[in-house]
Amino acid sequence: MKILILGGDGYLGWPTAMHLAAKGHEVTVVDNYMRREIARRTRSEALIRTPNLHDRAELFAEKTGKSIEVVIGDCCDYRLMSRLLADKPDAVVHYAEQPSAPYSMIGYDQARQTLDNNLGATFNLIWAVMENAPECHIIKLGTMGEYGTPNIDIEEGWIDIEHKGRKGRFLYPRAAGSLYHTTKVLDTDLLHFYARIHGIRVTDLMQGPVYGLSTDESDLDEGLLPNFHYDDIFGTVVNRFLVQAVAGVPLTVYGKGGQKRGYLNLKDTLQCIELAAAHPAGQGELRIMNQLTETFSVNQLAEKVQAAGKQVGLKVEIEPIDNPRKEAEDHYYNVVHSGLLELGLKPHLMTEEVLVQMLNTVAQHKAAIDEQKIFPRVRWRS
Ligand code: USQ
Repeated sequence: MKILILGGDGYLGWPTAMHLAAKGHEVTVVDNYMRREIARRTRSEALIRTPNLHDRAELFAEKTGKSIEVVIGDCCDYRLMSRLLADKPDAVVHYAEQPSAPYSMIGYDQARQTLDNNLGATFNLIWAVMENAPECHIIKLGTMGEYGTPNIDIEEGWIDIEHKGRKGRFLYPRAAGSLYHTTKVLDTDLLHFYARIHGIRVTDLMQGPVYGLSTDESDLDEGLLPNFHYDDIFGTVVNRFLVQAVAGVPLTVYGKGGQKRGYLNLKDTLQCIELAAAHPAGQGELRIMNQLTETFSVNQLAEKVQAAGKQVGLKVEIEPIDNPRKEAEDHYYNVVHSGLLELGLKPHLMTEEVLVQMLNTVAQHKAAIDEQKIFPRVRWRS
């Protein structure tokens, strides 16, 4: 397949590009380096230095003989998007969003940037598809955070409601906890509208926090590793805890630590995208799948990292701190996630062995850990 990846420099975009290219697909990545720029400005650079996209693509070609085409540009530029879609890719994987909840909550400028970028890129993609490649399958990264933490089971995107004796099927109610997560809700609404009215084909993957840095391709050379963040802006909780364990900093459980989320290994993100691409949504369909493999509370995660640390001789302490976010800290969480399993997903679970392996990789970069990047600097203001 001919596959275009928007946001190809990101934590997920780059490993996805390598994975699909290794499988023989014709891959083009697009990125404007917005995350690198925000990381520089907020002092949130990744733990391991990552070469720029052209250098990474060259290294990947050296190691595998496979090529990845690189385009540096902004998905909010409609002429660029139109030109890329005129090449008629079979699928577009859309990661080109400002992905940090804390960044989106710093203040007006950061909220505006998140809103403009995320909705602007999605809107341009939709129009570029409609005008140039109406058959193209849009694979959009949504987030489990769109649903929030309702007191009922979370269905896979849709819910059947019976009201005053009549029945209907609706998008599952959404209640996001940050402006970033809210932009993803709005993206879903845009995609739903254009699928209904103009017949675009869309898969919206509601993904939980991802962890890991090892994939078949990134293991070939350190220069191919994804951007591994442990800062409070871009670092997701598991990756942060692993770095804290290595640095000897007590694990920063926010508040009561009863916050439950659905997690998945980076390797499974790659599988999910590949499965979605191989089984496209129908014309006019907005297909939603919940992309996670197991559910933990923050306290459970901290205990798992503590136990794995013990295996490698680390004394890991857990020290709950005041929660900088406004979120439920003790709540019901039961998520249906059968769609991707039915397509063939074989989960890589968060075993002690997996955590130990990650601790060992992080330990090789211990000298680069900057403790000032660890503690939360952004508070959700009431
Ligand atoms: N948390 C801690 N301690 C920390 C960091 C986080 O207790 O040091 C808690 C948070 O308060 C939250 C949970 O861990 O309850 C998850 O936080 P996170 O920072 O790993 O995830 P989040 O900000 O929700 O965002 C991440 C990605 C985002 C993706 C989302 C999936 O950055 O792009 O959409 O995970 S989800 O969380 O399911 O919405």
